[in-house]
Amino acid sequence: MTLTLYGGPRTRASIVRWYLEEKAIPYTLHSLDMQAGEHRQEPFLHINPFGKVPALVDHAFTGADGEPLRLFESGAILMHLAEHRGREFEGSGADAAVRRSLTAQWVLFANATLAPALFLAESRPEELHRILTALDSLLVPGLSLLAGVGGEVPWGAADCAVQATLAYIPLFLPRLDLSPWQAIGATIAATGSRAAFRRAMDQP
Ligand SMILES: N[C@@H](CCC(=O)N[C@@H](CS)C(=O)NCC(=O)O)C(=O)O
Repeated sequence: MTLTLYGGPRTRASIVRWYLEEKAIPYTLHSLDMQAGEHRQEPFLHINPFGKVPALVDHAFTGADGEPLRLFESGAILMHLAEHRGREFEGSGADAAVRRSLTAQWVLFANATLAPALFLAESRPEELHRILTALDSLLVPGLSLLAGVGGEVPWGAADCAVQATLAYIPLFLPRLDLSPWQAIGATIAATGSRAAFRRAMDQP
């Protein structure tokens, strides 16, 4: 049942690592020497031909080539872990299906909408403002983004993706005044105080 996470210091591998730490899922971390370009060489290119981290090998599953399943893209990895290790979508009812769909929505939002808005903030400040204002109105600090979908919904992949992306704000946009977005500010503070998040951010 071995899981091997490939990453490197200060990379998006920390997002996946946070999920694994938070859910106490056993894994092996393979930290690549990215300064030396290890991620752009074999044998890592066999795992992610695009030469980027994170990547995951899940020995519990067999890929189309008969080898243990290899996955790249943090969002795909989070969805895989949420389904098969975090067991977030158990049960046959509509609630489980809705939780799966909404989790995909939030993971894709974090990676395809929120992260680009943050990284392009200087060239498109009005876009960042619009996205943060809408997100602020939907976030309730301490509650999962999926709260209300079938009883008590614990912290999960949707929260991991969105909160980890928001946690980049103090690093990448230290001068951004968060006072108009109280829920976002509180969420960033709460994320930074989670022991599992701090373990995930530790340089290996
Ligand atoms: N959308 C991808 C982005 C992956 C990505 O760009 N990873 C960076 C580190 S955060 C990387 O590996 N960069 C090395 C390079 O491009 O050489 C994901 O979320 O997994």
